[in-house]
Amino acid sequence: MEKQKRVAAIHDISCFGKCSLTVALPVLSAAGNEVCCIPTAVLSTHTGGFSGYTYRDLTEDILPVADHWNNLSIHFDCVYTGFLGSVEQTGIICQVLDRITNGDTLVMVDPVMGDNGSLYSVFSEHFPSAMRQLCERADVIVPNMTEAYLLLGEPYQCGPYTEQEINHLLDGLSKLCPGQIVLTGVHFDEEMLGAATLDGHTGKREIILRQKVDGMYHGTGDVYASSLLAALLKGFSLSQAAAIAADYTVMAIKTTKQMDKDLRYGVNFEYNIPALIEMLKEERP
Ligand code: PXL
Repeated sequence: MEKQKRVAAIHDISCFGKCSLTVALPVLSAAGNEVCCIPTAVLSTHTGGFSGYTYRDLTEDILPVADHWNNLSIHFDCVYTGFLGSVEQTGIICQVLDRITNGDTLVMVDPVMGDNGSLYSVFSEHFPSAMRQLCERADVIVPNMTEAYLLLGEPYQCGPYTEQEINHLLDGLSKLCPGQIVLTGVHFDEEMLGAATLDGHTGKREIILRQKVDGMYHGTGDVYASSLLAALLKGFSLSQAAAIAADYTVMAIKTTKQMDKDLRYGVNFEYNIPALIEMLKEERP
């Protein structure tokens, strides 16, 4: 039997609306990993489209949890961070990494900051530079196009993109994070949508595109990043993992589309978990 991987997932918990920990925990657990978590905040819903949500900040609890784990000498194969509520929290997460990672811990940072060209309204203008510092500590980063421009401090462009522009973004991001980059939201026309990968270890670049499904489905970034990580932890290459994550995310979107639900409620990633598990069983070269 393969050795089970232990992951520390550090995200908020949005109690309704299927994103952050309510996606990362089930997807990574279903893929066979032991998933521990540090909730960074508790919200009644995610912030995308709901008004009046509650927000309990857990900044003060983060380091004590990491200290306790450190005292227990718990080894983590992976640390996976997502939505962080403040500049202060990004600094604290860097301290968490000092306490709970060692040379063989894979650090994946999803620099959740915005979408469609805008920084989420909960963040201050100083947030992108704080997130940049966290990305410098990562082995894998998964920005969308908005986050890529924010990380690079460049004005957002909405696409369709040229291959030259995508390579320019990948080059800039690889200066920040010399490891592995998966840039999502890449499109060269209105038909196909996907990701561009750059593996800093091999220099290999790939583009993974799938037929676009119209509509703004909430939480797909977390479904994509969590399934990408599940595939990387199974030993798939970066581009194979990006393709598995794309297929799984498209399945979840299509299932949701058939159900005709409020798009703020998140995608039906649960229905397609068996399909994800099948993809993760497939032969790796
Ligand atoms: O999925 C990203 C995310 C995570 N957590 C919260 C969010 C969002 C995106 O809007 O609002 C609270």
